[in-house]
Amino acid sequence: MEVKTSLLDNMIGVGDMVLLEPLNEDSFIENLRNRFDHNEIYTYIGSVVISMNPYRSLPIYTPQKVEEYRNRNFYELSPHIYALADEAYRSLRDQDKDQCILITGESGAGKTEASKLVMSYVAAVCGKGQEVNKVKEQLLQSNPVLEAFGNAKTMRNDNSSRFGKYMDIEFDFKGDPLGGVISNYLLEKSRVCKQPRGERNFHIFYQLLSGASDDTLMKLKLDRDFSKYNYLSLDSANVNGLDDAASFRTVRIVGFMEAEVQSVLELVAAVLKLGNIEFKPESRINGFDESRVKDKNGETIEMCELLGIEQSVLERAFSYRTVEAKMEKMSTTLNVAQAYYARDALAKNLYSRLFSWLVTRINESIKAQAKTRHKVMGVLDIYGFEIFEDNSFEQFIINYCNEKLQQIFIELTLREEQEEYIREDIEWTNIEYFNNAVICDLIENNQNGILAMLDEECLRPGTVTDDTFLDKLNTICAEHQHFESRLSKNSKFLTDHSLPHSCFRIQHYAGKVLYRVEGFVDKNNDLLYRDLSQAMYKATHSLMRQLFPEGNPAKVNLKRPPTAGFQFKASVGVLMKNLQTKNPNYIRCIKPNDKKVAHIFTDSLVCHQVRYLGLMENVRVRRAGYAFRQPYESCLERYKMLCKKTWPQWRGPTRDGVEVLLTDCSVPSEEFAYGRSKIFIRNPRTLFTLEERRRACLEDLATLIQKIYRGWK
Ligand code: AOV
Ligand code: MG
Repeated sequence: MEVKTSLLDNMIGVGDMVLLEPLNEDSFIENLRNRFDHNEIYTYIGSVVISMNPYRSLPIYTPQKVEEYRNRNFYELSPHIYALADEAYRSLRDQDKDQCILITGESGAGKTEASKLVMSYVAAVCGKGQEVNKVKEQLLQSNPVLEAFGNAKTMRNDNSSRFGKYMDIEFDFKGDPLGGVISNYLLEKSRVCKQPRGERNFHIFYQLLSGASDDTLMKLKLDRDFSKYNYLSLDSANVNGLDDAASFRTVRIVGFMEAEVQSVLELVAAVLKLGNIEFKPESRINGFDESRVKDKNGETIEMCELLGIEQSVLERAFSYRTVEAKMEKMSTTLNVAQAYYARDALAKNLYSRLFSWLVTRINESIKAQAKTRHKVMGVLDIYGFEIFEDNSFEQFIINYCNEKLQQIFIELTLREEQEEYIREDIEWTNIEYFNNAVICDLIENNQNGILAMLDEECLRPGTVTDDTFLDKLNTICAEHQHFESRLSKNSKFLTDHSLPHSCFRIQHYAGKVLYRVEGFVDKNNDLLYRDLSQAMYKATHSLMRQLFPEGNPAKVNLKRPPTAGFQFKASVGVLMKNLQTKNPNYIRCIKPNDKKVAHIFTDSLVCHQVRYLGLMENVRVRRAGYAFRQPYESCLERYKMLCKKTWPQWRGPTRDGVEVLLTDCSVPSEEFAYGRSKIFIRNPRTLFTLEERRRACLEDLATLIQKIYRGWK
């Protein structure tokens, strides 16, 4: 008989927090710590996987491990992210249920690594054959290139995702992969021009400069020396453990044509060159200063050569801008500060559009060829909750996105779970939990949410500044405090006299964050002078032209593009709707320490995360309730072979059939409850025993069939 290490035999702590005795915050943390100290980084809360970041590579992701977890029941083996991936994949394949994998946790907690582990596990266990392998390879290969362009070193994480990513992997009815679709959410493009101290620009810049051949660099007119480029921060150019040059080689194999790769790299080079263009004032007779390109080292010429833009066209776009007033076009001059602003706006737009183009291009190569109906597994990996010393519009957007995800978790796991008991008429005492819907509303409410107020301010004629936006915010939120019903909402918008100048503070579910309003209006407006897009459109570089379609004079659109906040809110809304149609599988990532190192487990830090992730409430809801539920039909169908009275066919109501079956199997009556349409089972052990018996039964059956078959021969 095969020896199995089941969750219940696991000697290190308790594998499923639902079984923890006694249950309190201390024992919860102690259990996590105990397991973490013994390299057991995964722990369950029922079907939710808690993942502790080990900050070192553990030998637990080998092909042998994949085989071990393949086609096994969730609770059969010790907790592992593979068990969740396997469960999700099998439900998709066998029960035809679309799945989504929701990975949450703060910056550096291990979300991106977890998403890659899930993808590689699913790729390892699904389908075989040349065609299928090609699809798998392409899906997996999309990661390095997106990380190169969309990740960067931050204070929290050396490989921090600076964009949100959602990937749908599509499967046919057999469970073979057909292809995928990636959606990306707002890249933190301000990083292109400026990085906080101790952080880096996007990886690709360093990878290109250190990994490309001399010949490539010469063609791109680039220098290997990072310090030559204004946009690359110097104090942290080399990151321990990151091999930029080696990463560059993996980025290159992503299935693009050579010419496409070249063209992409030319635009990366153009961004670096743009950052080196400087301006000087030229006095005019009317007393105003007008900006002129100050070209010491030929950067402008080189950039124009790279992109096929006439130098005079580019230079003019940095000195003048066209404004339209009363159907008339007028040219006004740019001063030096405005020229720098325009330059940076161009660099940010160029880079973020290039990033979106890459996603579209990757989607083209990974999209499913067959148009048959398919099943979908979505994997969501977003930027985690962030609190820096200085938090700006980007952190506001990132944290809003995390609030939305927490909301989904609450809706689907805590609320939905409790409501199901009520629906099914199962006796139940309600468990209190903090619902962050009030914070989401504070940010996204269409009338007076912060994003709506910011939009209103951006669209208002007259002088609009970050401070006028803040005034509005303060007035409106203060006003609402008069209304009893709105009080709770605004209690998350914290106003007190200790606030520094030009700041507001929000009590997020994961902590208080102080936001500096500087740049909010500008980043939300995200405007690029039309003269610049027109100059880019005049380039002979075809990808460049493609990225600036609004520069086409034949397509002048006077309508204002939607603001960055508006677009983000809309796309997150679509994402949330999409996720709600799928069966969710949760991975809750926890960061054990703030130093990015192995072996250190800081209790206070872990405790904070356990609290705000609502993990204690999660266990309590699970524990007070029933770990498993199954419609009577599926339960009877699966286990009817265990009882002579229900095998091969039960005639009568399925509920009665299940009762006969469980009684016959001597399952203690306190272990289950009968709902209206489902059977509820309290403990994983019960299910595990049923599964064991079913497997033994199937083995007996197989032996019997073999005997009969041999008898025939
Ligand atoms: P994140 O995605 O949650 O942060 P990552 O997945 O990038 O965090 O993890 C941060 C770092 O922790 C990785 O680069 C690895 O060095 C290490 N790490 C994480 N998980 C594992 C694992 N299972 N095994 C070994 N090392 C691991 V952010 O994108 O910043 O929100 O925005
Ligand atoms: Mg990440």
